[in-house]
Amino acid sequence: MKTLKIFGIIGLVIFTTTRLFAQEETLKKESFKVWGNCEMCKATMEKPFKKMDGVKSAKWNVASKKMTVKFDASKISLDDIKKTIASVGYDTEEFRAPDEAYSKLHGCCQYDRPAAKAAN
Ligand SMILES: [Cu+2]
Repeated sequence: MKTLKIFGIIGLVIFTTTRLFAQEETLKKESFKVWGNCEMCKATMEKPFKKMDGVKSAKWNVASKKMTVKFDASKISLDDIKKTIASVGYDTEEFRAPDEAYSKLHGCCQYDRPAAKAAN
């Protein structure tokens, strides 16, 4: 009877901890390179995420050119985040901004683009 009680407690502990982990797992933090030049680029590429459901924060570092995002993976994917950045004119390794979006950027923001992939 006593061992049954102990097993019951162990079971409860395992149950609650796995539930806690499951909740944390959907919140992800990722860093990746985004091509850009300056503070104005930073404002432009961070803007779409200010009020986006599922994205907790998006910060681009001008010096390292790294974007760090915290997001809920159950609501938005990393690819969708990168596509959003491309849609406002900024290239990532995976998604190239449309030329039209790039040409709309302010003159000083027209960064040197990475070479286009042969396939596209
Ligand atoms: Cu700029």
